[in-house]
Amino acid sequence: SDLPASGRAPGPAVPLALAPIRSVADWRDAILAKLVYALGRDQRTASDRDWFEALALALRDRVVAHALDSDDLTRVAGHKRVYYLSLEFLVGRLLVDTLTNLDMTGLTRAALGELGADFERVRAAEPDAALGNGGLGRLAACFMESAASLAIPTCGYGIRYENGLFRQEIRNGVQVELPEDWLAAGNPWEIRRPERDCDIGFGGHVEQVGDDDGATRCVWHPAELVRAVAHDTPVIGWRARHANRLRLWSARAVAPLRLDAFNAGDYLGAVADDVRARSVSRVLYPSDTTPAGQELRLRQEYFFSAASLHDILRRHLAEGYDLSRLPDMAAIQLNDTHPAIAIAEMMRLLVDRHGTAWNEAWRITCGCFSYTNHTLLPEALETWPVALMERLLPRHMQIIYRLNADHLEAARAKGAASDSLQASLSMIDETQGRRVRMGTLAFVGSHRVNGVSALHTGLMRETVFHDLHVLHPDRITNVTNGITFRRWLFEANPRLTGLLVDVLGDAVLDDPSVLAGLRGLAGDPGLRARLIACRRANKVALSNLVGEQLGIGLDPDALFDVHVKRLHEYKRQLLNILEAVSLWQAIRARPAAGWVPRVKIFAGKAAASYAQARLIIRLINDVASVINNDPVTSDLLKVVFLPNFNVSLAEIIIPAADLSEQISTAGMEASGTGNMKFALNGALTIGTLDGANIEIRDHVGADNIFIFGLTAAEVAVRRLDGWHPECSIVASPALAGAIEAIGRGTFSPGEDTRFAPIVDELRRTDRFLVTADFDSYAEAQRRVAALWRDRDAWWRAAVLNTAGMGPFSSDRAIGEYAEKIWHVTGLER
Ligand code: GPK
Repeated sequence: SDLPASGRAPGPAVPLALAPIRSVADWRDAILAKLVYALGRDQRTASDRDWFEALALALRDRVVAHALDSDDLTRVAGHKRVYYLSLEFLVGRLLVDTLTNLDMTGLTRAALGELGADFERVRAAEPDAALGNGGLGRLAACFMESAASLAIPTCGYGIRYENGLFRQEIRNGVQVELPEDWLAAGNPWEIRRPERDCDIGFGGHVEQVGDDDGATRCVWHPAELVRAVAHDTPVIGWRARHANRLRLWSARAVAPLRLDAFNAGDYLGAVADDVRARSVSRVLYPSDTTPAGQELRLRQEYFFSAASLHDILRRHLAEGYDLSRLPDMAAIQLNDTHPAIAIAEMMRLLVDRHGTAWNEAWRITCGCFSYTNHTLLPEALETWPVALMERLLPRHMQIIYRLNADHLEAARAKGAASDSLQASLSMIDETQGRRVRMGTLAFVGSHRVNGVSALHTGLMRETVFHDLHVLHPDRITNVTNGITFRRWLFEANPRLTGLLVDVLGDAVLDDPSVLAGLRGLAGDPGLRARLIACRRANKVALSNLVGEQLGIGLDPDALFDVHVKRLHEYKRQLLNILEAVSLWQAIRARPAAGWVPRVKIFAGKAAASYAQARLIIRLINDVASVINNDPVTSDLLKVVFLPNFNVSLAEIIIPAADLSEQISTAGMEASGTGNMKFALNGALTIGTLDGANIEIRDHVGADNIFIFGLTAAEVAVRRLDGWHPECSIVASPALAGAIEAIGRGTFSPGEDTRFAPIVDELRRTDRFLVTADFDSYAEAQRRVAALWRDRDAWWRAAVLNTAGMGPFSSDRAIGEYAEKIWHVTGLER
């Protein structure tokens, strides 16, 4: 789309093919040229950051060449494109990803060596791009990498937040949030695209041109414009087969400086418009599954949706196609409801701007859009007050009313006529003030709606989307999540990867189903010895990090029991720490009973406004300081909370894990993706029958995973029956002892009420059924310890975990989206 509209540009196929790098010397000189000529630095005094930047710029040249070429091919072939709209992309670092996919890691180590720079230090100088909160954002990043690897022409659209997810420090056990200034030193991967900038309106009024039912042309006169400024980051696929781009929008005022005000001495007033406009892309909302409910958040959603749609339509028209063909050329995926307003925006653009008839506009819209749901938690289902929408997006509100009228009429025609059904199906929720249900808008405006695991998709059909599902029984489909093996195996665990290549051949790098070949080797002592060595080395590396950061010495031969993910009550870090307390008490009571030495490792951030989650972090840290200083248990039990969990830290922790904690209340974790990363790297899972855990069990074998606890169906029954946690506590002396210790201040000397909100919640309501599952969990942990003692059996199970994880590649997931939802194939060369 960067060349003339019709056909391939004249002359050679874009001036792309940079001279191939034939030697370490070539590559060394290319990096050095960037250091000197692009950055103006001296080789003798260059810092690690300088070298990182020079290297990234040299790599970017090569990736950009691929991206232009891929784009050109796509356009000439008239190939359909995918647009992935997501308010979050939790990318992490890009350096090693890029080197891996270009197969330039070895070359780069050598080239940097000749330049006197250290590869590991240069690698660590890159800040994480943390433009996401957790699983949803990381999924988007894995999907971008897989789409490029499968040569599916895809553009990711999101916001270029100036401040991504906060940096977490733990001070005296308490989470402190600090801004993460990832752009402070510039971002060498991105390229400004001023010719793609566009202006986005807010507020104002609507001029009625036709009838007043909203279905004919109107003119919206916004009161305010914000400029969307385009930045592209190229994303290269495996073996450099194809490259896509991630286009992130930042916001600024259309007229950033009022010179008259400035000259009159009003320096703040002169830039006030710009400050206000820029706030739209200032921060990532630090909420994981609870909506922030702020006007700014709605502004962010509309801002990036509108800029992206503008860009999609511009490209389509520039390539010479008629708008009626948009569904053949563009598949637009909504990553959760955050970009759902794009559905109303598409209708507005088609009807008001391009004069398309209403019904035809609706056919085009539904043909393009599809929507992924990531949670059924009621507090996380987005709704916006009608009054706010009317003020901020008056034309969109009219369009939504009209779409809703059509939708409810169609439902009535299909027999869904009762008041209660109509109320439940409506895009407007009338039960708590009038609010727009973004999930309903997304469902109605999409040709496919998908869940992210088999269980979650079933629950969508049965619960939150039941009535809509009855109306459109073919719309909901399942695509179980996946992870990119390039990052989560090849890059995070080069030792294991080397071993797999030795044993299974190079094919394992291209085809994850080859992993199944390990099954026949599960009992092989040679393989086992090498696996053990590799895990031990990863555990030593993690132990060193823990030693440096926390001053805690770990025994790499202990069982590393790992629970890392966002802090949320439904993820039940509390269940884990309660069991740790009870284990500590049991060890103290009988220190010589032959305990398996264990290290309990936690990491994760809590939303700043989520008091109970913050308190759980404090409890974990307070429990850690007591247990880690107890001489009686010190060789047998350690508790570690690693601060500032992010993608880069996950890459170190996961390959060092023996046991993976996936213990959410059944029915509440839509899928989970951390569960996949651990099992792929050979950790055994202790988990509930929730989300993708169920499918992991099916693929690794029920004997090789520790399942415990209530099922989703049993949880639903418990909740209906109004059970009382006191019964579970009374029935379990171990649980009662742990809660009692916390309640009497064992871990908060001098302040025995510190954890009262936790103790009260457990004793009175226990909404996440921690007490109900405690004994079953503790029993599963004893099975873990028993298997750990049987070294052969443990490692057999570990091999069978890695062997079974092929289906959880995001290449498989993207392949399913492409086939079932997007109707697109990879680009042939
Ligand atoms: C779901 F609704 C949300 C959200 O706001 N943020 C988020 O990370 C997660 N998610 C689910 O909680 C996970 O179970 C799931 O694997 C992940 O999205 C990706 O689908």
